[in-house]
Amino acid sequence: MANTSLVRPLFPGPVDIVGDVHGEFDALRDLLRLLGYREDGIHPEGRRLVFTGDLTDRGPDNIPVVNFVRTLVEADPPRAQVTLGNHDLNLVLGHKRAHNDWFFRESADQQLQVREFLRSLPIVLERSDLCVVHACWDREMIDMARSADDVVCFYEHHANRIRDENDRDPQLDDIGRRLNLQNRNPVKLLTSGPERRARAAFETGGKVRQEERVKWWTDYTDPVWCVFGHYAIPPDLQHFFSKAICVDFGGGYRGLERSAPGFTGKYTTRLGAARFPECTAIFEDGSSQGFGSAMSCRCE
Ligand SMILES: [Mn+2]
Repeated sequence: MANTSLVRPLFPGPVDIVGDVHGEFDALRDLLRLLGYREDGIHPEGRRLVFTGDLTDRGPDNIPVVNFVRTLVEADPPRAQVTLGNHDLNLVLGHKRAHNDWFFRESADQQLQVREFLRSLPIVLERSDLCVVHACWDREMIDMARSADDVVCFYEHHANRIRDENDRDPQLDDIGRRLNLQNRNPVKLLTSGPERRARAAFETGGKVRQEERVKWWTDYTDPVWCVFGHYAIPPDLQHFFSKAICVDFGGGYRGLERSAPGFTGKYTTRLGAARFPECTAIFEDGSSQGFGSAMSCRCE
């Protein structure tokens, strides 16, 4: 019987964990070629692909990326695994957001196909030496997700519970209510990370925000490798010394680079993958960087 839990076993053996693709199919193909994968997603040395989620939005090729990854995931035996990202979750829940209007212009049948696939994805993949999640590692929330198998029901259950709790607390302001909905719902926390009250309101993406993201990985001390995406951190700003590695190197923002005046065709953002057990990050332009103790790497 297929394992349908939201927390599933990660592939054993050597894996290449690819960060948020965001519809950038050309960059993905360049990266997979560099990693030695054939067009059908098979690696001659038996390596396998894992994606941290956020397959779509921002880039030009959303449906081609989803269809390609879906073919690999549904192959027998599977050639890829994917953890659900917050952009993927928005499509599953039918939430309209900046950058996902493309989805709502697709035919009803195409929308259903994409939704069905994304709804079938786990939130966490784990094995003894290595774990993958889109945005945040949190043991308590992950344990809550183990017994759930439908992300929509699980999300709604907790969203309703938190709304009830919020309503019973007359002291709570709007920021506190929103923070509870973000931080106490396992689906929200694991797919888009913890937030806290900002010292002062600030503007990002054209919106005024009063909650800011918490850089949880700077306090990560677990001995198990945790690979995540979501945060669009360029390689030179990464904490490559920690056991928490962000493989979203900002490649989802190359649409912005393309449309900037004076764009030369050379991107500064990167699509990348973390190779295990090698502990090397490979980027779609052919560059690479060792991480962790790539000086004395101890991944199994
Ligand atoms: Mn994300």
